[in-house]
Amino acid sequence: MSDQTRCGFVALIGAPNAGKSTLLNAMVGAKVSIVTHKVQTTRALVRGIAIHGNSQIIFVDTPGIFSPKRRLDRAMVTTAWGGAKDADRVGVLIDAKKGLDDEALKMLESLAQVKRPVFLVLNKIDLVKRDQLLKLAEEANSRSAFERVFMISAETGDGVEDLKTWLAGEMPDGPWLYPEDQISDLPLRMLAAEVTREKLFLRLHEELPYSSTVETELWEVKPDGSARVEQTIYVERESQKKIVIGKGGQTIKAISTAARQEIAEIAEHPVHLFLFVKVRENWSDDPERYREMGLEFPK
Ligand SMILES: Nc1nc2c(ncn2[C@@H]2O[C@H](COP(=O)(O)OP(=O)(O)OP(=O)(O)O)[C@@H](O)[C@H]2O)c(=O)[nH]1
Ligand SMILES: [Mg+2]
Repeated sequence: MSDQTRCGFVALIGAPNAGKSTLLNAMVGAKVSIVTHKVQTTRALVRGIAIHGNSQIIFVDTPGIFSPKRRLDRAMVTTAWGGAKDADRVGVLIDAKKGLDDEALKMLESLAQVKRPVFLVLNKIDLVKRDQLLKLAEEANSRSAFERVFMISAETGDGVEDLKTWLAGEMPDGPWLYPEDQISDLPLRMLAAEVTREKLFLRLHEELPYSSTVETELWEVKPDGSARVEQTIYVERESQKKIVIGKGGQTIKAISTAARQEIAEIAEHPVHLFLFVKVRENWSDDPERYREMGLEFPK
């Protein structure tokens, strides 16, 4: 093997819930991007860094692509396409169980705007039969020109290593952009806000996950090595605040406990987590909230 290092960006795009964040985490070997069974979990670009041989591969997780309605939706979808346009390679994920539904077809149609080499990833192959997969690959191939097709399960890891090996060989020559031990570009306080948002998504239902956002306001390291972390959960209405708090504070307590454990693991020191719920009627029209999320504010 030569000493020449390689480094490049690989954007993962696809409909909501296709498994982009799961794949990014599998590639990095650690949880960098939050994952839930709900659609539209990821809201901004999340970079996860993997190393394979002499190659540093910077995976860019993107929000799912769908027909946007609200301002936040628009910001997410624009961000996703933006992430793809800047990458050396673009991986399009399709949920093999869902196949080419309307959402996937629309996304494939818009793919022409990405002037980058694109590879196809049929994900969730643990859920479908082989002959169904081959048919799906054929159908997808007839709609768009893919460099390669991979069939993987981001969840079980099946096929993930093959994809990584191929990508490592495709990265352009160049110096590594991140230190060898860095796995994400998200600052700890942002990662911590994402963890809490994940727990919110897992615990709350209907429109609530989509009507809320989380920000870390304070991260204060104490002399004993622990940290006091304060976060605000923004919701749109007083009635939503009540649901987030729950009867006798049960819901917020459960969210807080789950989030605290995970944040402490990531930070590698004990964390005292304080969650505050604030009603901010039009937070999704407030440019400041978008800045905090790392999103462009759509006019
Ligand atoms: N069975 C199975 N489930 C998977 C696989 N990959 C992802 N999932 C599940 O699919 C759901 C969505 O995964 P995510 O990684 O959050 O999907 P995403 O594409 O990032 O979704 P958005 O951020 O909403 O766009 C989660 O419940 C995952 O556990 C897979 O290979 N097999
Ligand atoms: Mg995601």
